[in-house]
Amino acid sequence: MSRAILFGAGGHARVVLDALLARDPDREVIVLDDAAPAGRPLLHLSVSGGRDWLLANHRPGDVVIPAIGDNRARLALIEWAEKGGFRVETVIHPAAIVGREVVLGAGCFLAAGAIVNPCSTVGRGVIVNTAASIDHDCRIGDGVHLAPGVRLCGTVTLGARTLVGVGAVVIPGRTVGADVVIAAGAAVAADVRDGQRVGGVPARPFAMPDREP
Ligand code: JB2
Repeated sequence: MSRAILFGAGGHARVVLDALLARDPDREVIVLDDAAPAGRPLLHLSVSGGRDWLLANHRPGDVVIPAIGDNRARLALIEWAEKGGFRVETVIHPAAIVGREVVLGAGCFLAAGAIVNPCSTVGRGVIVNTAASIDHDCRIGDGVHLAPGVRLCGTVTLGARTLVGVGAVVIPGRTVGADVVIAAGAAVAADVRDGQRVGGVPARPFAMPDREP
């Protein structure tokens, strides 16, 4: 089994590491983070260094696992790793369900209870967080984050880097643009344009502080 180089040392990284070890408890894992100090603990492991550590210490077959919650930072890390010739791995918790004819991009994370139903296409670096679901024939752009408990009905399209807040739902066939923020608990019943922030039931555009819901 290849050595896993996990990038990130925050809350999301703890969840990704836990899922990785739930699938393979004996997997060798190195934790790296460019901002956190070496030695910072991550569950039973600790940070060894940052990107420089990998460049100096990589071994044939090493795979990179992005475990940073920020959508842009996660995508940037994937791009850096692939440019450097590293394979970027997708982590699927053993309690997640992936249907037939699903396509998952590199560096995705499917948490416990996540469901991706048949014929959906999921881009690179997408987080399908705890108990979030993507129904059939959806198209999910690169770097999207579906927070816990999100429900996407069938044939929904989400643009790149869009953040769907905890418990939000999108009804069938709707198209949501790139860099959208959907607030927690929203019910999206109409299409949403690129960069909009929407919330409520039914969801409507609104201004909110520049932070994740
Ligand atoms: O460019 C970067 C970056 N590079 C490394 N931007 C950001 N925001 N973080 C970066 N990191 C590393 O990711 C930081 O040094 C730190 O170790 C980690 C971020 O940790 P934090 O606990 O702040 O967030 P997170 O990304 O692990 O988790 C967020 O996203 C999850 C999906 C939280 O909002 C969680 O609650 C959420 N479940």
